[in-house]
Amino acid sequence: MFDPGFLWGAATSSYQIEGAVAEDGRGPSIWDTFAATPDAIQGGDTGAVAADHYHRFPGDVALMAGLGLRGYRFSLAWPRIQPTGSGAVNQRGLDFYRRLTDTLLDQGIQPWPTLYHWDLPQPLEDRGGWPARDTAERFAEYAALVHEALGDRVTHWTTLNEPWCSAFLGYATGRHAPGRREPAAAVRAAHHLLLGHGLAAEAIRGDDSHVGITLNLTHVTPVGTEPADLDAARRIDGMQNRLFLDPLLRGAYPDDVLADLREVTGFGHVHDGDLKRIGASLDHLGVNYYAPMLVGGSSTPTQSAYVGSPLVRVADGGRPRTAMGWEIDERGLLELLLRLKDDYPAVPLYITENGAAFDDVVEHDGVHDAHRVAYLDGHLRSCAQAIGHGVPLKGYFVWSLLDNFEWSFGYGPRFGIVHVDYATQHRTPKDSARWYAEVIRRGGL
Ligand code: IFM
Repeated sequence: MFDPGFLWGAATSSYQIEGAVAEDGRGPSIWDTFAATPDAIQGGDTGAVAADHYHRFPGDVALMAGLGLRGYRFSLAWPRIQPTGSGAVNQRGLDFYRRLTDTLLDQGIQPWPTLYHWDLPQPLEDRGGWPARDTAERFAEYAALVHEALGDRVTHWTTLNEPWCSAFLGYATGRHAPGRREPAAAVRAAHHLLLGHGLAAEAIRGDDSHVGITLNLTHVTPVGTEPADLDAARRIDGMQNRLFLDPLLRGAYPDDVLADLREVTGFGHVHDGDLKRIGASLDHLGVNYYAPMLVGGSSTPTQSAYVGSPLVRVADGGRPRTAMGWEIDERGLLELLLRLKDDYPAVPLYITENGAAFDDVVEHDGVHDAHRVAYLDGHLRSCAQAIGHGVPLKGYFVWSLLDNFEWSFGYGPRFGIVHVDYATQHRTPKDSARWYAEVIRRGGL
């Protein structure tokens, strides 16, 4: 069961909720550029206004306090703090996060900042982006600046959110900013993101600073027992999970994944000493889990985010799906947590994202999102079971506090436990928010 110190929280990210993209000296990010590209985002939506959190954060923190949240996971927009990605700090940008942090602390809510949730300063992309090693070094410099400013009030830091997405959606499929379709560059990006994590962790780790990273992990199973199906599962597990977990927790890339990726690129970009820095101890690991993956072999090559593995197909597990089309399976979360415990050195775990988009209906008396309540309830039951099996799970952040900009899907999908009317910016807690507040109040289900 959940112990009394379990951290009950909710999560958001800067570009998805803040808006105010040209205010107080913020520079452009790759998402501003990408969102301005014709057909990149459904409905032509952009993060220019989003949930206007930049102006409305005091009300949003009051909302969090009303729900009894103990932690709030948010991200800092690098281009607010270093508008060109390097050099002097933009104090006005930093001050926003100081005010946000102080307001959270005043309400007894633990701030859980993530330093990078995909909004790379555009000038760094113009100099090569994550496929260039220099970006990792700039990231460490930025991390040190933020730590210097907020280190007296923040104890738990997350370097990166979901480097898999940054690397493979951003540079291989082009579905995310910066929209490049260069598989070899994506592989370099993955390494430089990990290196950026390692360098940033070195810059900010200290007596009062706990440093972690958040990965989007999944539970992968083969659709059958044919060798091609088993190989597909090995490959997808390799790309989605082990490519990141192994260097971080074991100090080495998995040999089989390197062999798969050699189809795409060499590894001259991995320098001596990089893996030691990437594998220096993690104080916690953030796990984002949404859905399992059922995969099989395929005879038709497809281009996907799983570069180096074209003969793989994603199969239908026949389960109900969310509005994103993602299969709902809380059992996958339990399997994933048990696997982390069994296969890797012990490290405190936090679910830093879990949640679901559904087609919410606003009725005269609120948003009755029973599907979301059921989703969250099921996944929290898996968390409780995992703890019962000895998994060192220390906290859970629902994704998301607010409805927000869902990247290339725009504002269509709604993940919030709080509904946002984008025309008026009015916030309405959904039934799931009230349900979650009660879970927190009782300390469990
Ligand atoms: O909205 C995203 C978030 O930014 C990263 N993790 C997955 C969420 C839902 O797609």
